[in-house]
Amino acid sequence: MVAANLSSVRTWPSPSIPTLPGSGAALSLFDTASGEVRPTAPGATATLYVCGITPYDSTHLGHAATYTAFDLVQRVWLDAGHRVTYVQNITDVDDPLLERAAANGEDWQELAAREIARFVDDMTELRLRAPDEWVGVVESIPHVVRAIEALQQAGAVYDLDGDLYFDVMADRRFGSVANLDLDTMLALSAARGGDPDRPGKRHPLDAILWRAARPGEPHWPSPFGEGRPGWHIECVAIAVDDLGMTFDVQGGGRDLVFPHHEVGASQGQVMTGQWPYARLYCHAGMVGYQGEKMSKSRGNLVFVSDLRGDHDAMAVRLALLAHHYREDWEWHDDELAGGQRRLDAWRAAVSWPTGPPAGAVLDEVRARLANDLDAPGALRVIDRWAEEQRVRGGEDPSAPGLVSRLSDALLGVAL
Ligand code: 5CA
Ligand code: ZN
Repeated sequence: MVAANLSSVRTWPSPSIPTLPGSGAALSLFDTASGEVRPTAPGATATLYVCGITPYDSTHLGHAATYTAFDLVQRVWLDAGHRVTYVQNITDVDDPLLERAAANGEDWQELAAREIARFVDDMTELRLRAPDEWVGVVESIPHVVRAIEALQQAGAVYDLDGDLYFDVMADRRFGSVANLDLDTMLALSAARGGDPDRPGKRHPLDAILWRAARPGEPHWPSPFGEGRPGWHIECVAIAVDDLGMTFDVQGGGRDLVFPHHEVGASQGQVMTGQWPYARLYCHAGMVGYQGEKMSKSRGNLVFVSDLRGDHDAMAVRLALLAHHYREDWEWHDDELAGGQRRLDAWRAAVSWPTGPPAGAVLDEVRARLANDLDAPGALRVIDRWAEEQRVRGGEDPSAPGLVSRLSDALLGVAL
């Protein structure tokens, strides 16, 4: 079977972002590789790759929290005067998607198309900027093939019973993104889609690049025979094609640090002979529910689409922003009420014709966000202004409009 290209939905409409007086500070972010908060984006155009969904289940709050964090990254960059090029993938063919489709007894392409459509609605409602390039694996197979050929030329590929593997030892810097010991890497590889125990591999952490066709699985022709791409090379091929090497930020949830971003960085570096793959590796904490990480395999998911049914999406967004992106945190059923209370208070405060002066609010929100995205701190700054407005009011006719615009532009919360 040769599967068709299913990515009919290209992207979603980006929210309009108001401009603000003056300009914001340069963004610093915590970099997983160096373990430090470092400045980002030295050039005029800031470049961001964020790992996208595997569309076999709808968007849960963990996805939404991660994408909201990287939405703030872009808003801070834009406010500081950068142009932004944002790329995201869709893992529209991979083991978990095929397994879920088989379990549901449905076509994997139909499953993916349905979940991609739901993701589009969720992203739109949450006012997340759309990627400039939103690329499915299926459509990027020619790039994956070229990437594997470049790795072959670098002598970093071997064949194991028809499957092609990337030799991680071909990159002398392998290990420098996650900085983990071998036992931890082996355990994470086994837990996250790798096959460290497969006999015949040169190194247990070597990662599959091209999986030869198996009965009942979709496959595409290639110079290496019929098959489909491995997971990590998909993101590398898309990122390097759309952003080139040494883009500003590789983003995703912390579950992707190893092996996904570690192996991806090595593949990019070996494939091009350049270093580094990304200037900075930024990871959002894991959102849990009922005592465990929210994950499709555990089934403890809270879906954005379910919450949106009964609540204002801006209350959902405020509930997510109340947690620092880098923390692991747990969703509780009262979070949404907290987001709604805050939204109501802010909306009431900006509905007056005048208010307390808000220039310092803008400065402080900018400063909080520029410092490793302190969104909870930024929310408290606006809370204080809204409380001042409620208790004492103010005379400044430009203040309510300014607070409304800065909430929209910098936090993505439209009042
Ligand atoms: N398609 C791959 C990336 S190439 C993937 O990880 N897909 S995913 O659907 O499982 O996750 C999509 C994004 O949400 C990734 O950036 C992932 O790191 C993040 N994510 C997944 N689960 C959580 C969670 N519980 N909390 C926070 N972020 C999460
Ligand atoms: Zn990825």
